Amino acid sequence: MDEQNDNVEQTLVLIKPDGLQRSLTGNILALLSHPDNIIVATKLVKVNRALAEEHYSHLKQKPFFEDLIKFLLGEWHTNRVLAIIYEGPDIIKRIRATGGATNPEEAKPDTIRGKYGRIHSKTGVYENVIHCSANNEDAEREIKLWFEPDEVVNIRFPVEYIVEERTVMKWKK
Ligand code: IDP
Ligand code: MG
Repeated sequence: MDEQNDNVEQTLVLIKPDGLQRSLTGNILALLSHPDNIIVATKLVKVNRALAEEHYSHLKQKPFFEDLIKFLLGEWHTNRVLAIIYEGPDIIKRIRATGGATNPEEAKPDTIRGKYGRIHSKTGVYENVIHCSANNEDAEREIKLWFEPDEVVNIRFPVEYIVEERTVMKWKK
């Protein structure tokens, strides 16, 4: 890089149920791999309806909304999503570019969606193997939806400390 780029951001990537079921995880991670793309959080999530609906709340009015939720819930694949936060200069825009266009038929062949995406024949839902945040506002909202601050190695948003009593699951001694 000629000049130092100070616009360091974080973005949320989800490897969707189709990507996991079709064993595309390694291929997708390889395409996202770059010294400027730093993984700062990751976890495998068993998605529930509330999380799926919140994630796609901006699409509630779309005719494909219910099928999209079923897709994320693993109706046709597996009930798992791999959630990752990447950090780096201009990472939101750069990972969107690597991900490719929303419609896999329109995505360029060297993008993740262009390589691996397809269209679900029964519903027309775009099975485009990854989600990636579209802009700063979405990235912040989505990172806070999928991760708690203590799951992130490098915390970039303000946090607060709350004392609460709750039952947690532990390994039995
Ligand atoms: P994005 O994932 O590229 O940001 P959004 O418009 O946020 O695109 O849509 C979220 C997801 O909904 C897409 O990734 C895709 O799986 C699905 N989707 C979006 N538009 C359509 C459509 O017109 N038909 C079917 N599925 C769609
Ligand atoms: Mg989007």
